[in-house]
Amino acid sequence: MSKTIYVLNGPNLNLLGTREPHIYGRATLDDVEKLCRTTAAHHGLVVAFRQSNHEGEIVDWIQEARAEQAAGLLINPAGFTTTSIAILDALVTMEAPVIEVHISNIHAREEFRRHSYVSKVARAVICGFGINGYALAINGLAGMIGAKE
Ligand code: CA2
Repeated sequence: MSKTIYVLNGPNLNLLGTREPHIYGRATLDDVEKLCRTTAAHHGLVVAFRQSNHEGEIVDWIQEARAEQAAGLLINPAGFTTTSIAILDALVTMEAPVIEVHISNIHAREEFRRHSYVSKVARAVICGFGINGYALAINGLAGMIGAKE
């Protein structure tokens, strides 16, 4: 098995830190990437960190993660959480654990944000911890796959 975990980010997350700080905080996506790399390194894991505003590109990356035998896959599907059967269908093919992450508490917001197609295949779901949720997810994933420090 590879030491690589994929961290995939959906639409508009490139804007992190520039708008709606009361919901998403002031950290940028670059800050999230650094946090993921540092956290993963503690477990001897490396990160393939990606963001796209395009559904098909995210599907391609999920297929890439499977082909590369990634150790795990974290995904914040953002706006595709509630709509994308294509992303669900791609995730179903993953043998490695899939973890769903949301920065905000999606259950404390509009009702439509509460339904997630991705949750149907995710081994775990984290929401409401801000960007620290990514670190929590990587630590949890490392435990699941028995990664060594
Ligand atoms: O809380 C999350 O991480 C979300 O996945 C973020 C999505 C939202 O559609 C989900 O319901 C919950 C939105 C991502 C957009 O991110 C922005 C960040 C800063 C400024 C503007 C958009």
